[in-house]
Amino acid sequence: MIIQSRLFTVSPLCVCLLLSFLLISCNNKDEPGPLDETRIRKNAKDMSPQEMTDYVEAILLLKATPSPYSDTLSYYDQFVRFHQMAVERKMCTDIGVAHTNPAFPAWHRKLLILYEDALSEVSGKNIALPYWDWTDQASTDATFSSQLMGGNGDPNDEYAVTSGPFRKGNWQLNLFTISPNYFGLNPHPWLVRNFAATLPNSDKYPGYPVRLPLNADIMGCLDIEDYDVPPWDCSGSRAENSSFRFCLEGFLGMECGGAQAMHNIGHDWVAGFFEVPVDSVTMTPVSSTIPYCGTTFRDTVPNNIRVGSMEPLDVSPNDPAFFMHHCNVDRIWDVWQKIPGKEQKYEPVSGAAEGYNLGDQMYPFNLPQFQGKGTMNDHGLTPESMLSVESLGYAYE
Ligand SMILES: [Cu+2]
Repeated sequence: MIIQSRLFTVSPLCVCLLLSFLLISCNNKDEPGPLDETRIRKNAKDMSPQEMTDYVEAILLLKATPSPYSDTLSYYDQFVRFHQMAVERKMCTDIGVAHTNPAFPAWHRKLLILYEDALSEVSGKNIALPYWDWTDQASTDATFSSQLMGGNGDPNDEYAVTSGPFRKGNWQLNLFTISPNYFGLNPHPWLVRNFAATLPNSDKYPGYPVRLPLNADIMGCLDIEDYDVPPWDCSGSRAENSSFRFCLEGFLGMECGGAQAMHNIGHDWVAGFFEVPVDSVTMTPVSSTIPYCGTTFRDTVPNNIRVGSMEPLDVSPNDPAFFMHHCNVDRIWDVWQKIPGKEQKYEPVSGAAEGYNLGDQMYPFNLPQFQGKGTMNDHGLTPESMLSVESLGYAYE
């Protein structure tokens, strides 16, 4: 009312200017629009057919869109590269970044939000990530259906994924492992999956039964009081390492180096470890030389052992199922955080290695070349800024 009565007292030119200003304000990025609504992340089995289509189309669009962070990568492959950079740093400097340290859940929460933002941006729709609940067969079926991630690999084609939107011929891998542990084991530029496949124990292959986490495994992690305790990794005894993060990541309840659990075994389950017949080996490593810690190593390990695309730690986001798997990891962290007494809980606050502490910036998100690009600075760069899903604009159904 006040504005209206004022409008009538000023000149028509001023009215025009004011109206233009108001119109511009309405289109301003700061005004809430459909892309700013709280994103509700659902169990894959509860998605509508339209939500599945929107999600898959957004991923395919992301693969076809140039990255705002790099001149040489697609927007999708940028997320593979962020993850690879974190692993590379760990291999070359021994400073943990995204894995085997307290920042594991926070680092991946950041990656997932950037990914969700990117999917929404390229599609013009408010895309919420779905999650794959490992304990729920209906969720597993929906996740690996032709409407979402596609199914298991084809045994007659070295377990290439040949169904769904990310099948061979429709989805190309452009980044390959820099980890010597995996040289030659995952050579193809298409997705490979051999659900739950395992190999007899050896120095390189696990030899443990690969099964999805059970509800009891998850409850066991949720019961733990400590968020994290030193020495963070497998250098301590199991008792010393009894922390929620260690359990969620998948190291607790086993001898380190032996059977994995939770997050880790989810990767193993999707990918599989397996052999192809020696006489069918037609593989030439896609990349014969691989830069690694500033040196170039020759990839000369052609053999008949294979792992699926979600196994080599660094480039595991090549499989879009990675993000539905990690969405479930993120959801379990959120459940733990909502247990009274555990809200905002994070250890260590200070005194640990760079990148581990509550207020440390997370590599590589903090690199100067990424600042001000994409939605990098719309949410913080530290574990502290990742502690509440509500403040980050999403919730789990
Ligand atoms: Cu990871």
